[in-house]
Parts: sequence; structure tokens; C-alpha cells
Amino acid sequence: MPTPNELLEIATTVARRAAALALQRRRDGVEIAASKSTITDIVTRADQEAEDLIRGALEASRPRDGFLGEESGGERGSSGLTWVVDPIDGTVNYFYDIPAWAVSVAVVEGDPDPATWRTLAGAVVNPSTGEVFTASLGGGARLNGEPIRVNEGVELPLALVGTGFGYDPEIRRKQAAFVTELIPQVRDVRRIGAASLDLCSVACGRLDAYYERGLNPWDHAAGALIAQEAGATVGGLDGAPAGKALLLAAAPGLYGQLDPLVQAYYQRWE
Ligand code: LIP
Repeated sequence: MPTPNELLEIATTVARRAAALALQRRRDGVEIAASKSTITDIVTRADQEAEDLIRGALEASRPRDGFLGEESGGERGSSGLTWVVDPIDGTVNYFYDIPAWAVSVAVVEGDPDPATWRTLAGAVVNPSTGEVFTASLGGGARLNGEPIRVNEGVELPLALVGTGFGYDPEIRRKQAAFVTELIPQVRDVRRIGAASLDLCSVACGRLDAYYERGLNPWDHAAGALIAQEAGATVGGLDGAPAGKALLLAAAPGLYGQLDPLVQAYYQRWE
């Protein structure tokens, strides 16, 4: 079994290659290939090309591993490891040429289920800014090779909190209702548009906290490890691991202040 650092090397290499491809396609002009859950939930040809590049590279270097990708679905492996990939996280930003999208590549041990997996390594690459966020389990988190840490000691009224919204109009209405409840209690709210970059922002102190309901495994697999290795607590609904029902990430002190508010709202949601 390779070490987390050896796996991180593979994740970072393939993420960088896919990011370079996606950036070139962005410069060439972006085509929508299809829409998915709703008319606004789009997939571009670059999403598909980037995931094909990553999948092919991993099949060559790690043929016995499993794969779970946003665009091509899942395939079980026999090694006990699964690569969890979002080829372009922040697809709407990518389509609008807003420089806040990233390639997210993680490798997990066990089933590719956020409720049970153990993430061993993750890389998030934002080619628009040249930023490469990385982490290996127990190895810390880095931005372009330099160690990063969460903001410690931030109280709720001074917290800058990130969040996001799903594509379904009814879900968006309910998510917006919680923002209305939360926004008077914190410094401010930011909606960056890519969960992986939200989590990396918590990891390097550009956000004090981030929460979202409805994320897919590939949205947070790498970013959650990066945030955790930078000192964040990352959790879900009712004390469960982070997952589709809820993801909350913050330094431990702020997590303890924010979690009761988020749980009180999102537990009523279920
Ligand atoms: C996005 C997430 C983001 C969420 C968006 C979208 P995608 O992923 O990263 O946090 O708010 O609605 O789901 O669809 O760009 O890969």
C-alpha cells in the first residue's frame, strides 16, 4: 500500500495536468455539453475531457484502484483505494469565466462513501490563480508547498462564513432562508461557488467557516482533508461525518459556536 505522501504525489500530478487542459479549453471557449439535475446544473465538454484525462492517468498508474467521478460515475477496484474526482468544481464559474473553479482529486480508503471512507490524500488546483492546495493524512496542509492553518480564536460575530446553494429552486429557497437567519449573527457571508475552494479557503484563513447542504462526495473529498489537516473540524448533520445532508468546517472554537445554529436549522429540514 503506498504511503499518503506517495498518493498525494499522484493526485497532485494528475490534478495539475487536468487543470492545464481545462484552462486551455476555457481560453478556447466553453461549450455546454448537457444539463443534469436542472437546466442550470450544466456540464461542459471540458468537464468530460478533464475527467477522461484523470481517469486514464490513474488507470495507468493505479490500475487496481477504484474510481468515482462526477461525470463518469463509479467503478469499484480491488486495492481498497478509490479516487474521488471533480474534474471542474465550480462549473458555473468556469462557464462564466469567473476565476474560482478548481480540479479536485482525492484518494480514499474503504468504500467511496463519505460516511465511512478515510481520506488519505487530496489536491485542489485553481489554475486561474496558480494555487495548488494539498494535504496527506497526518502530513499537514499546504498552499503551493507552504504550510497553511485555519484562523483560530474567531468569535461568531466576527466570522466570515462561506456557503453555497444547490441547483433545485425549492432547495435554494430553503438554503437562502437560513442565510437570512445567519447573516445578522456573523461578520458576513461569501458564496464562492466551488466547495473545494471554500474548504481550501477555510484551510488558509480566507474564510473562518464554510457550511453547505447537498454536496456530492467529489465536491468535498479533497477539500475536507485539506481543511482538517490545516486544523479545522469538519462534520455533518447530528454528529455524523460530513456528507450530502450537511458539511460544516471551521476552527474548533468557532465550530462549537456555529454548529448549534446550523444543526437547529438543518435538522428541521430533514
Ligand atoms: C458546485 C459546488 C458548490 C455548490 C454548487 C455546485 P459543481 O459543484 O462546488 O459548492 O454550491 O451549487 O454544486 O456543480 O460546480 O461541480
